Amino acid sequence: SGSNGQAKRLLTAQEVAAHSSRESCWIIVHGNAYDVTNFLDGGSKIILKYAGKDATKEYDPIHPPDAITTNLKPDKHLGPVDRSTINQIALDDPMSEEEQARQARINSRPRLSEILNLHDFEAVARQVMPEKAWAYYSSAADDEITHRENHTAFHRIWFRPRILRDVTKVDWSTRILGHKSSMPVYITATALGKLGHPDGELNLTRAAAKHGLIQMIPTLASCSFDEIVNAADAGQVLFFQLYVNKDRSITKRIVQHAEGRGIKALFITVDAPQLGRREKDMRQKFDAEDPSEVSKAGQGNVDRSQGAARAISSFIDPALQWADLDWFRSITKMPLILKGVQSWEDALEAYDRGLAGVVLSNHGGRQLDFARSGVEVLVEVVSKLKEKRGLNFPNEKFQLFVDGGVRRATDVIKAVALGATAVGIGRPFLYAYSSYGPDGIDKALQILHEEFEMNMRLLGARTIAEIVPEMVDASNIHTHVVPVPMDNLYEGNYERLLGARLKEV
Ligand code: 173
Repeated sequence: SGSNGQAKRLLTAQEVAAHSSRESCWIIVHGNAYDVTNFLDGGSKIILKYAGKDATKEYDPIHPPDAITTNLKPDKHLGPVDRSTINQIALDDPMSEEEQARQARINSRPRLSEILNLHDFEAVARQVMPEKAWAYYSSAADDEITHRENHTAFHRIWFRPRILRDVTKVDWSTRILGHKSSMPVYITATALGKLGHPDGELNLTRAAAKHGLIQMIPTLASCSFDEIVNAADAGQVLFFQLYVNKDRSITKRIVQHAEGRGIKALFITVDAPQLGRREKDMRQKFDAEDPSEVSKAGQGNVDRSQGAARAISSFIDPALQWADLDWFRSITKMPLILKGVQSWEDALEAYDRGLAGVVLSNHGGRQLDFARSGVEVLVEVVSKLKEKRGLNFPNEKFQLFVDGGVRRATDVIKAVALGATAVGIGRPFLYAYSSYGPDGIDKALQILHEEFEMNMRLLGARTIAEIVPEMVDASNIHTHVVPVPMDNLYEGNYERLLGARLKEV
């Protein structure tokens, strides 16, 4: 029966398929049919693409499971569809050549034992992930200069190891905002976790439990917030990343619900008043679009050409400002951290306003291109907050975090030496579970643990506290060496200049 209480006979997928137009648009999600004709006028014209079809695969990554039932009037819930008829249609729908090729690549993945570092997961992911999912996860803003710089910046920091210390035992566990963590790393928030694997963010929650890590739950997770919290072990520490809604009553409800469910810290994203242009992602959406469907759909108020991320991010409030922070303090007791601070001036302001910390981040290079790397900003923040407020780092009262470009324990150790409490890792964990499921993320964390053990020994640091600023040379950090991407306009548009050539023989 549907949620309007009337008993309903099972529909068949063929009956649903008859409603595939603007005038009557039905879709199937998780075995139930819905009449979404009215949604089409709300700008959700993308739905037309799935009119009359099973849209579960497309629906799942970008909607929490209850989105359709809460947003659609009960009389539009058409009830369950006979599964065998859905399966029959799926069988009749032959796998595209492209998808067959991808399945073949999945079958020839390297064994997990051959995966040696976090970069390897990225290399596998780009070959085995569905093209759209890869484009979304891997894309970054504009020319992707900041995206590349995030990792490159770590190459400008070198070690000054100490020798002849007894390093038989090394311990890289630490505390983040007062909570135990098995390493100075947390799993940072990334949207749309189900694009890479049907369990989405739950892969991260389970791995965090197993390895003693803290996960930051994203506002725009594919799983619902409660599903993620429910999947956590008793006592497992979770943080929450917040996009602030134009409608503050919604934000208030989300924040207080998070606090009620035991979330330990609120990371307010401040670097995305508007979503950056991720052109790799945008081109994908163009390519994937069936032009006839688009013209049928007409002009919507959500510009599909900007990609799925932009379409679902229109609720984010570009009016968010410093004065709003008092309001946050009035609605929650959770410690507040600003995620996406990019200058010492703003870090100082956050400190003066009593925040618990800041994440020095440029959103994985996905927002303002030519924003500096978090680890570079860390160096100036540490120096200026010492100069202006006499602060030393790491600091219990005001904690500095960095994310972006972290691929090795040595990257983490560099940030810790420079004063960070911990660093966030995002994409590498997505790539790990997108390539190998739960075993992949498990392996990624094992690799990090092994890298910590060896590198702390080689550095002569037995504990996190022994990783001191004197152990790194970051004197070159502000020298911006900008790699020009080889894979875009530059290479394609300009002919290579050639020297004098011999006549053809
Ligand atoms: O980086 C992102 O892709 C991101 O933060 C986001 C924001 C809104 C919707 C989807 C993703």
